[in-house]
Parts: sequence; structure tokens; C-alpha cells
Amino acid sequence: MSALFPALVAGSDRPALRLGADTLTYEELAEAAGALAVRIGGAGRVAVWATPTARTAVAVVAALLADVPAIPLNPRTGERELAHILGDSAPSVVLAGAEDVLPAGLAELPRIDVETTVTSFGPVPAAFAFAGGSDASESPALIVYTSGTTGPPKGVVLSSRAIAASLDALEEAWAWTADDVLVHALPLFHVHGLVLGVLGPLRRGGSVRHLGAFSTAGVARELGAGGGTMLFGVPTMYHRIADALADDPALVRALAEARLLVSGSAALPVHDHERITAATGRTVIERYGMTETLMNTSVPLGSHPRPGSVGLPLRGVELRLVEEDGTEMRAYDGESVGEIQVRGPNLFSAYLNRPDATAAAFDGDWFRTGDVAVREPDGYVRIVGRKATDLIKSGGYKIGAGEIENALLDHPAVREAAVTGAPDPDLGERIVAWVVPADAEKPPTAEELADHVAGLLAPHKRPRTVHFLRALPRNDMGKLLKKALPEALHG
Ligand code: MCA
Ligand code: AMP
Repeated sequence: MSALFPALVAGSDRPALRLGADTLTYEELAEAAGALAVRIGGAGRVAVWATPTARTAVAVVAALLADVPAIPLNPRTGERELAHILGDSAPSVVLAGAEDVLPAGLAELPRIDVETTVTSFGPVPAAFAFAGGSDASESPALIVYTSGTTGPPKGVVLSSRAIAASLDALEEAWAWTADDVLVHALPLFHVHGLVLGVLGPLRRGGSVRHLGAFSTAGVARELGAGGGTMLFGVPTMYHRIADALADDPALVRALAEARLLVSGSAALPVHDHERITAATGRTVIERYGMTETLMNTSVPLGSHPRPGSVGLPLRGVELRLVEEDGTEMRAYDGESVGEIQVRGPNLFSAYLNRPDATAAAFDGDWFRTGDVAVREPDGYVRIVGRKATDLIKSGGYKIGAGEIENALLDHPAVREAAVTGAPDPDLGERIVAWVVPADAEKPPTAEELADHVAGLLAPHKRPRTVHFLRALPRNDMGKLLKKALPEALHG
């Protein structure tokens, strides 16, 4: 058993992170997080107002050091979703910046202002501060909320053991070292941006630069000659990069000079792979993960370009394909389609307060991912779809159709609602709402409905297209026929 962040314990004047205006060395991060760890030690659970700032990194590292579970919150979460998360996870304190204005529900909780420089506390009692943060700990480290097909989001409980196992497997797959400088612009309330993007570099003793918000100009500035060696992004970001390459020689150079370009959270279309390779000579590596499993597979560094493939299982991860009835499939033929199940030290511990959902998610000790794939003769995995049609991946965010339908039904001008995902070149999938207005003469506007969903749930869950119908198509039993929605539009 050793420390989750050895470089933090050692301390040094090497840069650990740069987020916004704040740059922290390992020594400074150890001081700031250590001081905060002392203050939150013994707290039940802490909510972290996860803005894309150094405060979020300090708060999460402090919680890990103090062995206190942290719940990263999307600062744009709407009122209903926030109320659910707070009710479900019952944090005893919220960690936020001094200037952050917290919404109702959170504002009433005891609050600790996160500081990135230690001014107001005395010397850090190192032994206590670093008592937590072991890489073998099974106790809950992070609780990350993720959408399912039905019902409100579930809290995925992740241990330090899972986090360390997954990050160390990536070290091997990507030759990730302390010399790497990661550039990213992902949100810090999900696994991709927080675990891979912040805790990943810290575990390696390397550094991370966060752009604050994604822009191709930011990538061009920070990657390559700017000092960044790696870029992590969702396909939407790579799509926007691919669009910009034709007119941006600085962006081409930045990508060409980077050591590693990684895409994940959703499939990167082959067309975008090809555009990036044609312009820069570089291959984007895809890896496949999930909040519940952290990382499962990756295209190995230095392998031939394999657009459309998520590569091979990472060290320690066992992966199998199963048929509808649960029978394991043996074929490696690039054709036989089955559901991916995985097991290994990278797996989550449980869904918070949901033993039913936890039990349903497993087949023995195998986790059912719900992703459907084939295996090539050389073992490479190609994801071809998802079992649940009611899960939408938009911009790399997983969104359940049911939560949006329920939110829409709460609008007084909506009588019936159905939500589907439609292919979108930028977002991968776009959320489409099919609405029967309460009064056909006075339908609500699409913008009004988008604002309503953004206010209750989150802006990334808002419908981007709204169609108004006279009735939703149903079968004789009254069951909604989502596939028939486009016809109903013209009916
Ligand atoms: C727009 N906005 C609104 C509204 N409309 N706010 C309130 N009400 C409205 N009606 C605001 C937004 O808050 C935002 O503000 C701005 O307008 C644009 O938002 P949005 O439309 O969401 O931007 P986008 O263009 O769609 O964003 C693309 C994106 C984003 C940047 C690529 O989708 C993104 O960050 N995706 C990352 C998802 C991710 O990290 N997934 C990981 C989970 P402002 O501009 O001020 O922000 S998956 C995972 O973790 C697993 C393990 C894995 O495998 O990785
Ligand atoms: P989340 O539950 O938000 O963590 O999202 C996990 C889901 O994202 C997985 O179950 C997959 O459906 C999808 N996903 C992640 N990475 C990839 C990838 N490289 N290619 C295709 N789908 C992916």
C-alpha cells in the first residue's frame, strides 16, 4: 500500500497544475490541500462546487488525503437535479470558492471556502494530512453522478483503489510519465476531466493545464511548443479541431508536436480521425471507459491507426462479450455482436443507496456495460452501439431520455413528451424533444422548453430541437412508439 499521490508527499517546486490564473507547484498543492484536509478530516461527505479552477483540484485532493468522500457538483446543475443529488448523498459541508454564489439547497449547508494559497492556517501537520490518500483504500473516495435510462442520476461510488488501478494501467498503455504536461478543457465533475485529467497527472507527478473553456486557440497555444505533451478531449472537441485545422497552421503544428492525442467518452467518427491525420500526420488514440468502470480499453501507443476501434483491454481489465441470454461469446471475427462485460480492480464499489441497481448491474462479478461490440481477430474491440435506446450521448455527456421527458411534462404548456437522440456531426447525438402542447393553438416556444430543462436538470440536457405533434404514436396497448415519431411529424 502506498500513497495515491507520491509526488505530493515528496513535494517539489515542479508545477503540478495550472487552472485559470492559478499555478501550483507540488509543494504549494500539498500545503493548500493538506491544510484543507485538516479542516475537513472527519466530515461525513463533502460536496465540491466543481468549477474549472484550481480550487476544485485542491478540494478534491484534500478530500482524498483526508479520506472523506467528495461529490463533485456541476455548477450549472438545475434545481431538481441538485436537490436529488444533495438529498441522496447528504453532504455535511460544501467546498467552494469565496466568490462563488451557491444556489438554494447548497447555500444552507456549512461552507468552507477553498484557498489555493495557504495564508490563514499555520503549518500543516503533515502526518495527519497525509494519513488518507492510500492507493489501496477501499473506502469511498469520489461519488460521481451519472444518468441511467430511467429515474434520476445515480451516485457512482469510486474507491482510491479503483482510481489508482485505472490510472496505473493508463501509465503503461500510454507511457505516461512525470514529464508529461496534459492539456484539457473538460468539465471537472465527471470522470474524464477530473479522474483522468486532474488526478492522472498528479498520480504520475506530471502536470495539467486546464484551458478554462474549450477553444481551438487554447489548444494551439498550450500544446506542442506551448509545453503541453498530451491532449485529452471528447469527440466534439476533436470535431471542432478537425474543422479548424484547414485555416490554422498553429493548431496543425501544436497537434503534430504533441506526444499523445486521446479521445474518449463517445465514439470519434472515422471522418474526424481521418481529417486530423491528414492535416497533422498524427493518430488520435481512442480509449473506452465508463463512470462505473473507469477505463477499460485503449488503442495501445504506437499501434497502427485503427479509427473506429477502442483497442485492447487495459492491464488488469478482463473483458468479455455476452449474448442476450448471458452466454459468453468466443468469437473474434469482427462480426459477432455482444454486450461488453468487464471485471477488474478498476470497477466502482456500488451505486450510492441503490443496492437494487448495483445488483442489477452485475452478472456475478462481471459488470454489464450496456455497450454492444465486436472483437477483431487480433482482440481489438469495436463498439457498434448500445443496448438501451433511451440513453443519449451528447457532447460526451450521458443523458437519459426519461429524465428529460419528466422535466418536459412538468411544463404547464406540455401535455405529452418524448425524447430521442438524433445524429449530430458536432455533438455526436443531439437531444430531440417531441411535444404535444396542452393547447395546440398556443404551443410553448422551443427556447422556453430548452430553458425549462436547463433550469431543472442541466444546460447540456436541454433539447436542441423541438418538434410539435398533435399526438404521440402509440400501439394498441398505448405503448409509445419512438421509432414512428418522424412519421407522426408528417402525419
Ligand atoms: C446554453 N447555455 C445555457 C442554455 N443554453 N444555459 C442555461 N440555459 C440554457 N437554455 C450555456 C451553457 O451553460 C454554456 O455556457 C453555453 O451556453 C454552451 O453550452 P453547451 O451548449 O453545452 O455547449 P456545447 O457547445 O454543447 O459544449 C460542447 C462541449 C461540452 C464543450 C464539448 O459538451 C463538453 O464539455 N463536453 C464534455 C463532456 C464530458 O466531460 N463527458 C465526460 C463524461 P458556458 O459557455 O458559459 O459554459 S463520460 C466519462 O467521464 C467516461 C468515464 C468517459 O469515458 O470519459
Ligand atoms: P458515462 O457513463 O458518462 O461515463 O459514459 C460511459 C459511456 O460512454 C460508455 O458506456 C460508452 O457508451 C461511451 N464511451 C466512452 N468512451 C467511448 C469510446 N471511446 N467510444 C465509444 N463510446 C465510448
